[in-house]
Amino acid sequence: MGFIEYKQKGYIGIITISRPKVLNALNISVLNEMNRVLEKVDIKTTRCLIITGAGEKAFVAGADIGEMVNLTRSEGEAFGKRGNDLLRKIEMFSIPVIAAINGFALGGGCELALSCDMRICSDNAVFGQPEVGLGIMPGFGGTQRLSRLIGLGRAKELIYSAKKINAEEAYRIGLVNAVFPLEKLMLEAEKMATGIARNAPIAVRYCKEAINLGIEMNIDQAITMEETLFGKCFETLDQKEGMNAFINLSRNKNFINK
Ligand code: CO8
Repeated sequence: MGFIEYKQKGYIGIITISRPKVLNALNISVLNEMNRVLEKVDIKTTRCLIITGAGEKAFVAGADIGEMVNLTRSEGEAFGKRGNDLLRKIEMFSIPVIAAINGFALGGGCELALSCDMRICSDNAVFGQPEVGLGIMPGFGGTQRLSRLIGLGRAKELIYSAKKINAEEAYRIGLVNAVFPLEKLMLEAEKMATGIARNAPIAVRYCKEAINLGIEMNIDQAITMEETLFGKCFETLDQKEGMNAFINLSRNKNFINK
């Protein structure tokens, strides 16, 4: 792989986008490689993914402007689709995905982060959707996911103004879950991933599925879908073991207390 590094650490898979000379900008090769890496992730042995950028300056500074400058209408649409397909794959990926945002997350970089389940960032992170300044619009799902995450008014302000915001502001408006010093970011991302990996993996996967599908449904359909997945949990060994372990522990505690 040229631009994507993949590292397995126990149950955690770490994907690093590595084009540091152009601040990890997303060109077609990066999108294709990332797609191939995701296809190879084995969810039997991987319970959480972390996506980050190489270097200390950028997560991803956007789609590659050099690669987009001469696109025709149909090529632009095809490039948007390539990005959208990948980001949708991340969003619906069966295990949770954490974006560890280590610097600039602009345009397609911010949109990539939005497709992840959770976002944490370093204190030097900068966010924005600067596309309208370049004569285009957010085309990797930004017009859709940003408003769903931070609300219409704030999303519209960020997108129409093309302004950049810092980590503190991103935290204040709910764009990121937490901010850490840059040197601690990956440690904290791994801590968060480990906390997730410690839980019953099938239950976690069903939770992701229920949340992602349910948000697009009306509440009656959504709770019915939740009931189905809830029922399926009772077919798993984790449910039998998890609940029996709790019951046995409680019995022992009662015995000791007596
Ligand atoms: N694409 C290509 N190259 C880039 C990009 C990018 N998005 N961002 C930075 N680079 C390159 C620079 O050209 C520069 O290269 P070189 O050294 O050869 O001149 C190198 O990275 C370092 O960048 P700077 O020297 O500019 O670093 P600064 O610290 O001065 O500035 C910034 C950092 C503020 C991040 C600045 O580089 C910048 O503004 N970059 C562009 C940010 C941007 O506008 N991003 C949005 C791009 S559009 C987009 O993402 C659309 C997504 C949807 C696509 C839909 C398709 C249809």
